[in-house]
Amino acid sequence: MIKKTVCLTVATLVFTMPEMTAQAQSDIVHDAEYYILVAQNAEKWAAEDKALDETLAAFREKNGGKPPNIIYILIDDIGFGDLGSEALNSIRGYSTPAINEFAREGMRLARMYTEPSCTPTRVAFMTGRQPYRNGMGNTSVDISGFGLAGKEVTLAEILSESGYNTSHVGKWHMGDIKEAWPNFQGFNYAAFPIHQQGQLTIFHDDAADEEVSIGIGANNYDDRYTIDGWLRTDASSMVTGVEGVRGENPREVHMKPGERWNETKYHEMNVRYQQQAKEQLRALAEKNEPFFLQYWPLYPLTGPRTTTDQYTTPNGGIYVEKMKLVDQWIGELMAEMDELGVADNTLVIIMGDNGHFTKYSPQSGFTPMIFRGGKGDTTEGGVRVDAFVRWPGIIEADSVVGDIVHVTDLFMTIARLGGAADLIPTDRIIDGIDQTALMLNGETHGRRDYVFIYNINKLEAVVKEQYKLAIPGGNLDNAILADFFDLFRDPQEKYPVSTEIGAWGGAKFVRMIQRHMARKAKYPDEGPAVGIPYEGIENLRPETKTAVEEFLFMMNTPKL
Ligand SMILES: [Ca+2]
Repeated sequence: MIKKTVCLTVATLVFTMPEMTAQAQSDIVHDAEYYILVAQNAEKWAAEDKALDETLAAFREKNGGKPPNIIYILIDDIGFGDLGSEALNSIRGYSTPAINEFAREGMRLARMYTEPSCTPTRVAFMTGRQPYRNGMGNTSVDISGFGLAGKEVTLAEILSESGYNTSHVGKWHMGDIKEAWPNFQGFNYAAFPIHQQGQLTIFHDDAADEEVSIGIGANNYDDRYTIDGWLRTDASSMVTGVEGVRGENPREVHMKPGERWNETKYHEMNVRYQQQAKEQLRALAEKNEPFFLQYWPLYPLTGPRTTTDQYTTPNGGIYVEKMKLVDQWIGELMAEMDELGVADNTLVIIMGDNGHFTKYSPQSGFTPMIFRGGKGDTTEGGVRVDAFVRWPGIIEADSVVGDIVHVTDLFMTIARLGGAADLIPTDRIIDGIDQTALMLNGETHGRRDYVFIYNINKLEAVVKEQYKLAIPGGNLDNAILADFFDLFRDPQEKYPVSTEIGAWGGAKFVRMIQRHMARKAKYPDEGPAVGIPYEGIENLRPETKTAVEEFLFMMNTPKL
């Protein structure tokens, strides 16, 4: 079979980007592809931006001189089609009425791309940068001693510098070192677990009892051959949930020395974050300044069935049961907004962070529906998520847009809406693109037609319009493995059209990759920040201190 006419060798290219200053935020350093679009659309966009600025100024005037509040709700491991649609809910045998109602009140971003897993998507949103640039493309579950560098500039930092009050509640998952934590990354208040659900619902004793995990737990293995007592991760000796305020050391909460972490405590943590999200909303709404509230629930991800006595959906899946709870909780939060009178001056975004955790399909109740693959994959199933935005009177209710959006675009868009765009750093590449025009003017007003999809540090796919070049294993030198897909005709990426598209598009895609790589050569990727795990937590338990000492010893063995 003649595969195609694509040659992906990029190593020898010498390429210089022209300096282009065609638009208002012209000092921001973008990826190469954006300048191709600016070169052709600058005039149209400038005119559109002028009108948008007038709309935003009129809003601020009506809102006591203040920009809108921002609430960002990021739901873990939910694939495309799971939320927001009664018909698709019915296919799965459950319902998410609160989110469906929310979707009707706002705009559906039908082509929202994320990164393929938790950490990279969260980093992309917070920094506007794809995480291969700052060493945060991978996801860690254990004590790891690295995280999001303090020198990265987060959305919370620039919003807070622009006068916003900022709070983060729930999953964070951007490292176990101090500089990576939300209260050192721009949030005035933060309640979050240091790690994620691997520890919180998969590694603990209840999970081991149900064989969700094998080989760990308080009483689930015979240790007669054990020589290395440090091999097994003990969820209970790792730091669990912490709380803190800006610039001050956080404290671990609801965990005593010697206490075992279990599924009941995980449930209590979830309930607590819901309560804290509501408390923060109330506290922030009472203040005079605009606010930025992040609520990133841990549910629906659930390991054992310990805290689920009754199944209340035809689906019967354990994640689905918890998703029903998250939906109810989000409904409560929206009702609280109505009561507080902040619904109309607040932009709310609800979305997933990556595709399904297919390891738990179909037991979880979820399995990829429209796209192929899930969390960790660079097929559409890994990176396409449900996403809804609501801003009554400004964003058209019950609307759908098919324009491409990447999660980094939210960084740029919110920065503009919050009057913080001038604070975006100009010494590094920002992957996000301002999509205010799309949100305010609707369908076909998007400013992105491409996405570079990375698996950790490897470029595994390139999307341009509806065409996708999939590069298995990220092997750019082996063209024979690459395939073109037409995502409109083939959303499952099952039927390559490599010759049909490659004949005219192969060279174009190759040059697109070359420009991207040349840009990376000018602005090289960096590693994450590294440090001492848990440093600065006020009340570390003795078993946690021991776990850190063991970790540091193991890390230091190359130097022995
Ligand atoms: Ca996730």
